Order: sequence, then structure tokens, then C-alpha cells
Amino acid sequence: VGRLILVLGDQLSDGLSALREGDPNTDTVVMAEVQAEADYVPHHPKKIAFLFSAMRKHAARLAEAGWTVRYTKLDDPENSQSIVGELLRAAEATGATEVLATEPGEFRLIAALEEAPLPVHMFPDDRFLASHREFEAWAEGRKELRMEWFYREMRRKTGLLMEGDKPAGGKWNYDHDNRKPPKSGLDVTPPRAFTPDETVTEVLELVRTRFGNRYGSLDDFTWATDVTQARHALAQFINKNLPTFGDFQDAMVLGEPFMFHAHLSFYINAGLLGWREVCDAAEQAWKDGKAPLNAVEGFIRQIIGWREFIRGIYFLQGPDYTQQNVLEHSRTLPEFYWTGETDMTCVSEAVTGTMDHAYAHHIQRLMVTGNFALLAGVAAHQVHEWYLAVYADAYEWVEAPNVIGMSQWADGGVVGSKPYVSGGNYINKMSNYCNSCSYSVSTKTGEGACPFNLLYWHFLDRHRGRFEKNPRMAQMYRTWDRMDDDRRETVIADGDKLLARMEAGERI
Ligand code: FAD
Ligand code: DLZ
Ligand code: SF4
Repeated sequence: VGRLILVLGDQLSDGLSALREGDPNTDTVVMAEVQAEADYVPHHPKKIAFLFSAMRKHAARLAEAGWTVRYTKLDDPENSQSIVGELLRAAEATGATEVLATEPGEFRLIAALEEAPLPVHMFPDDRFLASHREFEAWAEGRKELRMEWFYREMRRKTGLLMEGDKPAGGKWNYDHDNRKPPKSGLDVTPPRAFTPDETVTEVLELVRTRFGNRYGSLDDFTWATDVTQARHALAQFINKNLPTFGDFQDAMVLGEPFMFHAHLSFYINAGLLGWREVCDAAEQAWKDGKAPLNAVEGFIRQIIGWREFIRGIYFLQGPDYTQQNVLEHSRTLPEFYWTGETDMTCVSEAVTGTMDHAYAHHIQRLMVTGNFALLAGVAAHQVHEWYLAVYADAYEWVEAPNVIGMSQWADGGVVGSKPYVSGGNYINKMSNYCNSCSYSVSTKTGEGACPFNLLYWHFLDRHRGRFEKNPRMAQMYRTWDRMDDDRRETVIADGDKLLARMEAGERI
């Protein structure tokens, strides 16, 4: 008898390790749409629609390549509605007694497979550049893990943007050129759109029926759902938006949810695109003189630097990472994270954009929704669950270090040497949101003061013991200390009032 080969929703890649270990003549591929995976957090309907569509098309592709595929649809009456349950049903139907799997990207699922009542042989997920062992060896003995050093190793390892053993252009990192504030009249090309085919249309109907009334809109679903389409989306990004990606990487503009960002993370994370082809395409654009080095280096760094570093941290830190809450924050995530109903234009723009697109770009995630939750002292685990649910690119391996680590500093500085907090000035500098906000970014206390201004000092004040010795924050404490006592008291009192209103569910 043959064996079972498990292919999960984010393992839609040719040459997956479990498939390489298998034999198309005797083994059966198992793929399953299951309620348990759709429900461990309330995933955005667009994320579910994307995954189910891409899974169905990938299953057809595997069958065409000669595999026997056993695919369970969500509404199959026999569906046991869990991954392990579907493996057991498949084992019974085929007589298989063992399973080959590629390691999942979440400890929750790894544990479920390890505890399954039939043996599961797990193979490394080698769709990544750095193996667990390689990252561990790099991290070993270092006092601090910083992305930049790891990234340089990855540049050397891949040869991307290298001239011999020197970085192209003489510098490793061109971020200095990538902090331009927004301009009006930017020539942004929206992500490549695809008309839903028969498979996608069927999935959209299913998802609307089953998940239509949870957070997130299913309207205007036009994403790529197979490798060919994802490659078209990649090509369009490289040709149209990559040249400007660097300049406006940190900029935010009202009504521009995508800016010059790639809109490719969910294709990459689900396995439709690999890091190598994405980075090669970007490097080629630079070699052809179609995109400047600051843009191409910045983009490649996100993929072979940040993405790989973040994954390394997740597996290094282990299953308890998502429980970390070093700053002991305990407030409930405000309802407006699910409705967008707040007077803060920056927050409502990020949340409604997320509802519409299951997407927000990096700086919105970090400096708007993440920043606010951190300043307001929201329980890190609740913030983590929100991010895991609402973004189409979110799986725990990538979401948790970004949220628990980078954004909420709940890991005490493993990912970032200082917390990403800012007052309204930063948002005002990097966006045009404040012009149409009912709060005033230049008002620091009292009526109409921007909540980010109040809560910024509130945060620094309540965490003084932890941060005042941090050399990167000392300057801010000096500024705070130079204010007169009355003013400091007013800031704290106004901050307290705002938080009390937020906790009472009043509109803020
Ligand atoms: P671009 O800005 O165009 O970047 C290009 C690519 O680089 C992305 O497609 C992605 O593959 C990679 N990348 C960039 N930054 C990161 C990063 N910090 N970590 C990992 N990969 C990165 N990314 C996810 O893929 N899943 C998440 O769940 C996720 N959660 C996040 C939560 C917070 C609080 C923050 C601050 C960031 C998070 N990110 C996450 C990282 C980043 O915001 C997204 O990868 C990016 O916005 C995806 O959009 P894009 O494809 O347009 O990316
Ligand atoms: C996120 C997700 C969802 C919503 N649904 C499924 C599913 O029905 N079947 C499946 O195999 N995978 C699904 N996934 C992805 C997994 O929950 C999980 O996040 C990843 O496999 C972890 O790497
Ligand atoms: Fe956001 Fe404050 Fe600007 Fe309003 S004024 S958009 S709350 S930063």
C-alpha cells in the first residue's frame, strides 16, 4: 500500500519536500478544506476564498502531473473538518498507514500532526532560504539578533546584488534613500486583477454562505489564484511599481491602500511564488536599468532579509512565543479594530482598507494599527490574534514575530532593539491623513488633541523603568523631562481619560 502525502493550504508549491519524498505511482496526496483551519481565528473571507481557490487549482495541477489526489471540499458531508481527521479518513479509504508531510508553519499544526494516531514523517520546508539549523547556527552566541547582519549573510549566500564579495553599489543597505514623504498625484498602478474563473466563482459562493457575515468584505475578489496568474502579478509589479517602491516605501496616502508595494506576500506565503524567482526578477530589472538600486535592494532585503529573519525567530523562540507579554499590557482590543468606527483617520483608513482587501501595507500595520495598540496598552495576545485573522498573508510563523516582536515589543526586544512607538508627528510626516482628521496633530493636550500625541508620552511615562536607559530612547525622556510639571500632568490625565473612554466603548 501507498502512503499519504499531506499538502496544506500554504504549501502550494511544485517540488514541495513531502512530494519529492513520495511516489506518484503508489502514494495519495491529501488536501482538505476544513472548518478547524478556517476558525482557529476568524480569518478574513478573502483569505479563505483565496486559499480554497488556490488549493483547488493546485490539486488539479498535481493530478495533471500524475498524482492521485484526494481533495475534500468544505461542504462535503463526509468532511471531518480537521486536518488530522481528513488524514485518518484517507488512511481508512486507501489502507495507507503512514503520512509524509512538509513541516507546517505553525506550532499548533506541527503538534497536531505529531500527536496524530498514525505516524507522520515531517520533512523540512526547504522553500525557504535559511534552514532552521542554519539560523540557529547564525544566532548561536550572539547577544542580539539583528536582521541587518543576517541579511548580509543571505546576500553572500545567494549572490543577489553582489559584485564579488562586495555589495552592489558599495553599500549593503540603501534605506537612507527610502524615506520620502508622500506626494500628491502619485502614479500608482493597482495590483494586477483577474476575473474569477469557474473554480473561484464556486469558492466565492461557498465562502459567502459559510463566512459571509464575519469581519471582512468578499466583494471584488480579483486576486491571482494559480502560479501562472501570480507570475503575471509579479511581472506587473516589477515593471510598474518596483522603480518607485524604495522612494515611497514608508509613505501613506488616503485612498491608496497599496502604494508602490508588491501586493505579493500572500502569493509568496501560500507557495505560488518562490523567493528566488521574485528576487531574480527584481535584480534583473536593476541590471536592465529599469529600476534603481535603492528600490531593488530595499525590496530584496524584505524577502531574503526580513522574511527569512522573522521565520528564523519564530522557530528559534518556540511554541510559547505568542504568549509573551513583557510589557504586561492587558487592555481589550477596541471594537473599532473590527469596524473602523473611530475618528482617527489614520486608524479608520487602515482598518477599513483591511476589511476591504485583507491587506494593509507595512507602515500602516506597524505605525498605525500596531503603534496605536502598543501605545494604548492592548494585550499583546489579542493584537496577535487580530493580525492573524485579518491579513491574507498571515500564518503564525510570519505574523507572530512581526506582531509579538516587532510591533508590540512583547518579546522584550528579541526582534527590535526599541519599541516602534510614535506620536502623531511621524504619521503626519509620512502621510496626508492628518489633513482630513477630526483630531489635530499639532494639538498636544486638551480638546481635539491627537490621541497618538497623548498616548506616546503616556507610554513612555508608564514604561520609564524599562526604557529610559535605552540609548535610542534617552533623548525622548530628556524631552519629556524638560516639559514643566503641569504640562506633564495634563498629558497623563488626558491620556487616562482617553483610555477610559476607549475602554467604556465610547467613540474615540
Ligand atoms: P512589500 O512591502 O512590497 O514587501 C515585499 C515582500 O517582502 C512581501 O511580499 C513579503 O514577502 C516580504 N516582507 C516585507 N516585510 C516583511 C516582514 N516584516 N516580515 C516578513 N516578510 C516581509 N507579513 C506577512 O507576510 N504576513 C503577516 O502576517 C505579516 N504581519 C505583519 C504584522 C505587522 C504588525 C507588521 C508590522 C508587518 C507584518 N508583515 C507580515 C510584514 C509586511 O507588512 C507584509 O509582508 C507586507 O505588508 C506584505 O505586502 P507586500 O507584498 O505589498 O509587501
Ligand atoms: C489559513 C488556512 C485556512 C483558512 N484554511 C485551510 C484549510 O482549509 N486547509 C489547509 O490545509 N490549510 C488552511 N489554512 C492554512 C493552515 O491553517 C495553516 O495556517 C498553515 O498550513 C500553517 O503553515
Ligand atoms: Fe492619526 Fe492623529 Fe493624524 Fe488623526 S491627527 S490622522 S489620529 S495621527
